[in-house]
Amino acid sequence: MFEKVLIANRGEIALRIHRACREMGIRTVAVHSTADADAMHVRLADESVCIGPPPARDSYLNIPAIVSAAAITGADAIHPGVGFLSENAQFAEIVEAHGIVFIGPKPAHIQSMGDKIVAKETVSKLGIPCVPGSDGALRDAAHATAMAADIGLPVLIKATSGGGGRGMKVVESLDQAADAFNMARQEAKAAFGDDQVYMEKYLDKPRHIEIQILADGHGNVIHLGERDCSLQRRHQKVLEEAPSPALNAAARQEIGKIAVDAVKAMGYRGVGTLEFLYQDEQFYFIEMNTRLQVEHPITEAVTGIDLVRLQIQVAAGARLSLEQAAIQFDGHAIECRINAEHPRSFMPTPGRVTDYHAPGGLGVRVDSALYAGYAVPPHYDSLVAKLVVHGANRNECLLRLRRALEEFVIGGIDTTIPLHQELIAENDFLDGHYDIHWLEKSFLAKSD
Ligand code: MV4
Repeated sequence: MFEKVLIANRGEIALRIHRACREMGIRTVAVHSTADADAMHVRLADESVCIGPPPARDSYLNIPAIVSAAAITGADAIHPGVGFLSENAQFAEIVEAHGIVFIGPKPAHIQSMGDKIVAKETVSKLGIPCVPGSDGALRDAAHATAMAADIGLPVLIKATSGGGGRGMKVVESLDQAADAFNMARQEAKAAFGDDQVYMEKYLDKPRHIEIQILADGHGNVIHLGERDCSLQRRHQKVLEEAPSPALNAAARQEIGKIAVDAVKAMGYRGVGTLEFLYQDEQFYFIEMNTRLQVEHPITEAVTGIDLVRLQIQVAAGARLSLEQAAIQFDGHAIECRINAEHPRSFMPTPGRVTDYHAPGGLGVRVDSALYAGYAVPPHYDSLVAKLVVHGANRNECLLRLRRALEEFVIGGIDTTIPLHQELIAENDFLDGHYDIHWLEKSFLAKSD
């Protein structure tokens, strides 16, 4: 096992990784920007290295600085966390070229899954159901128009290097296809430096359901069930739950087995998430994430498994000792993402946290790097706490979540706690009746 892990991240996820390392007897190295000298992840780590000024491109995305910090401190592995360099294949390659283990998949898998066309082609061949669409990239405007006619309207044009929804164009009529193709290409070029786009049938009211998998690279693969991440605003997840209110045990077992078989055939190693759209009781693969995800704690809550611990173990070459049959799904879990933002305008609210009191009790977990007196810097993602609540069933989970949100005190800055309190009082939410558009089109629209 590793003796020392460098955590190339900040905030609650850096803390989450530190905690797993500590419990495994692994020493930790924090890296931080000058804006994060007082951050909790720096305080808790055994050692810390300042890697640059506040902008992320100069610090948390600064590959030479991070690799140097690992070399200087003698770290034998780097955990990239989420976001930042976590899905950068080149970073993974550079790390390994320095004789340091990258705690993540092989660079080739990060690379291939990062290209959405290659990802779809790969998993489709392995039996995963995909959204009907173009075979590969669209060549030109005429190809886009012909393809739209072929697939059947409406269709969606997406960037091959995209994800997160940027550069997507819905096409409702054939005479829009050429313009949409040209615009999508331009936007993709500007956003990702890659103008390749592809086309899919547009699904109008799907849920976003993702399957967590874990693979050891020795042929052992398990799935840890699904997460329903349909509640999003501008492609940012707001609240996630496991299991999905829309799935039954048979559907879960079926998609889980399909996912496991595909990931096994890929020779994948590490944690991973297959993202699906789910509509009319059909799954349609859209993307695979080759990293730990922010919402992993709800999976931990319903399975009792420490995903980060297992992620570190498989990166060190260990074999998975857990078999699929040993994974028991227990109860229901919900995560509320608490952001330093105004609860209605969603304007970021960096600044000093004057009071901090986290809720507790049975079934309540808070992952946060906040403390009273800490100043939330303006330079990074506004996520400041994850409230993760577990109950024996969805109703118990909801009652507990309401209680925990009432207890949570974050003083001095506005947060999205009040938004969550309103959200979980909505009948559609309580009934589990929501798709990917419900939050913006129904819940947030009514109070605008
Ligand atoms: C789609 C779709 C409808 N049909 N693909 C948005 C982000 C990107 N990762 C995939 N996205 C979508 N792909 C087809 N063929 C609708 C979305 C989408 C969405 C997906 C998941 C969660 C929230 C969303 C909000 C708007 C659009």
